[in-house]
Amino acid sequence: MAKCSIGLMGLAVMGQNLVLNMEDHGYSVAVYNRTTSKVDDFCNSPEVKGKGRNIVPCYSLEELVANLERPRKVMLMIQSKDPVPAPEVDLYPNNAAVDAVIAQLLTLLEPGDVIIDGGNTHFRDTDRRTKYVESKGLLYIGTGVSGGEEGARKGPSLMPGGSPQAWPLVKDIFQSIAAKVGPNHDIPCCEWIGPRGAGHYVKMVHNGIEYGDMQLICEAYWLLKNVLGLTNDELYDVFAEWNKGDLDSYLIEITRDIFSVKDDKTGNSLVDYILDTAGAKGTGKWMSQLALDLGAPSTLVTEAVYARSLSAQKKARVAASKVLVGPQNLAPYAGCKKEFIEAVRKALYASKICSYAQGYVQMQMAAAADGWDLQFGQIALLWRGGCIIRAVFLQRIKDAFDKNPKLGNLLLDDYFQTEVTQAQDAWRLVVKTAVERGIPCPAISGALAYYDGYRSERLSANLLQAQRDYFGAHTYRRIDCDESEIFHTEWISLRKQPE
Ligand code: NBP
Repeated sequence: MAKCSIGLMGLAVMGQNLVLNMEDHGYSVAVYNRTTSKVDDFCNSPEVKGKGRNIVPCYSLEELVANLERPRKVMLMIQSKDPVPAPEVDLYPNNAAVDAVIAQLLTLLEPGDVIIDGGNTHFRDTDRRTKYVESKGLLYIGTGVSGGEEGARKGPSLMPGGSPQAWPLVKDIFQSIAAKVGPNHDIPCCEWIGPRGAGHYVKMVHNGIEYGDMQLICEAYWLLKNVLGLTNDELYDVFAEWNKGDLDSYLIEITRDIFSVKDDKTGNSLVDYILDTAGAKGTGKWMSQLALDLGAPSTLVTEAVYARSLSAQKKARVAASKVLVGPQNLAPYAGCKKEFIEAVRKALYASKICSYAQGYVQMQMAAAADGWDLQFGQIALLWRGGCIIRAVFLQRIKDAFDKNPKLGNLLLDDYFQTEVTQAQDAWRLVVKTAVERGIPCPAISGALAYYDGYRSERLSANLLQAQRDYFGAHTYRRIDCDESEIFHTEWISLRKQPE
């Protein structure tokens, strides 16, 4: 029997849809799942058996490997966890699911074969696994897969990294199943990102930016609802309008649609009955943690993670709402409704620009730290289709990096600079209104604070350095001396003595 082009382990929602997508594009796929009844459920389904698809059921890893053409490619779509605690030590004692499967595969595969992890894996794990698998003579890919169930089925955004020699072996499969963009719908949202954990890092930043986008949209909604009292029908119209302009994106589109959906039980808008506590799976937190490690000011994703954490403290918030007071006797908003809606749109767009600027700065810092040659314009193009943050706006980022591949911050690109300049009065009005009315908008106001900080030639850190030198002899440098010169002052002996 002819061998299969690729094998896939992990027949949950992502794995099943990727298999169907691969088969649609002419690749035969051998499939396996730890709980083998799911292999039968999938392979006997109308979608597979009913359509006579070229998918081969396997009931062990041995059988999966035996069914593959050489060099063999085995893709894992299994649950990923937080990074294991001791990255430098041997793989096996950590006993994470992916490590255990890799260990087993290494006994079955041969040098030159490729193991691919398509889960949402921490990039440090992918770094470690690439080195380990390469040390055994095999090749490894850790790839970001974005777009959820629909993306996996119809065309995801793929962000592969790992062993560079593995890329030519999977390029055709990956690029054929990926989403396509461009005027002729022929540019795949899949390109090689870089060595070791580079692909998973970029996927993590994608997810972090997604957190920021979602939080910004939620704040815009909350402002329109609480300042202007817009109904869900009016909100539908606002988001429909926004989706025709600079904000045109998948997330704005689904937000528009959400306002139109009625609850079966009550007949009212479903969104109003959803409990206001948000969950998270961890990639936003990873991006925040890694931003802190690098010293990258990625405030938007961090605010978005904290906003979810605060939302989850529902009981505490309910209790606090009975005790803590906000602004009292607020008059209805006296300004023009139409103008405020436009101000919120501008604040949202300017904040989104800051969010992407921060994400790109973080990727630049990570690339420098890990020795990756990331193609930033191309990364924007990978996110143009297939994934949750897909947006017309990403073409602007591609254009900015095409103009200047060494662009240090998106805010310095002519287009983005003009946009934030034109938005800033509206942006400040929105933040001022939110503060006056006690409406939390940490991402929109945090973005404005980042913008004001980034454009400040001088910040208050001179005082901070003085404080650090006072209590800890941490030293400081002077504005009137060479940067290499270090100073320390005996503050206590020089200070004005307290009366
Ligand atoms: P899940 O993340 O829910 O994982 C379920 C799969 O993992 C099942 O096939 C399960 O096998 C397998 N598995 C588990 Br759990 N523990 C295992 C172990 N110790 N050994 C072997 N297999 C094990 O599935 P998913 O939502 O399809 O996601 C798959 C991967 O793709 C994840 O890493 C996820 O983070 C990533 N991802 C998901 C999305 C999304 O929208 N869902 C998007 C992008 C990326 P079983 O049937 O025997 O329990």
